[in-house]
Amino acid sequence: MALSAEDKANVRSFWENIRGDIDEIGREALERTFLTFPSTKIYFPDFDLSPGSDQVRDQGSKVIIALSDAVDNMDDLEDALDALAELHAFRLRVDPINFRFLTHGMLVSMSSRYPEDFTPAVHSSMDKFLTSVSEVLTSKYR
Ligand code: HNI
Repeated sequence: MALSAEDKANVRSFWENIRGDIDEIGREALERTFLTFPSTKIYFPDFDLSPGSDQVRDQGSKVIIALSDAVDNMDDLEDALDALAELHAFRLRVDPINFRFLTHGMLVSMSSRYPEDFTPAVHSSMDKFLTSVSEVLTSKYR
């Protein structure tokens, strides 16, 4: 999915909120995803997935840090996400549908934590950005 210059600008400026909120927004996004789409939990058999779990918070931070790196490399997502694409396709084998579920959890968390800044235009650009990241992370499946 191609991101326009306007999409990139929207994502960059909204992301300033996220950089100051790495642990908590990642935790909330995962918590929403696991609660709303319980089938996503099958990839974390050894994790404590209960609300408030340290493992969920740590996993959430890892995801947000990786996304922050992607925001800094929006012109070359393939390169920036190459190692993570290998990991998710060949080692973790996450079914691609789960990326839609996580994207949904992220968007809802963003809108509820930053309602003023999460305008319809930012929503649209952020959805395109997260969809682009998901496309790269699932591009090595076949
Ligand atoms: Ni994902 C590990 C980033 C979507 C299941 N994932 C990671 C790590 C990062 C990461 C970073 C840590 C890698 C490392 O330690 O080297 N994951 C991302 C990003 C997205 C994503 C940026 C999409 C936006 N991952 C998903 C989805 C699932 C998923 C949709 C399944 C529902 N990820 C995992 C699992 C691990 C993982 C499982 C390994 C966890 C562990 O520590 O055992």
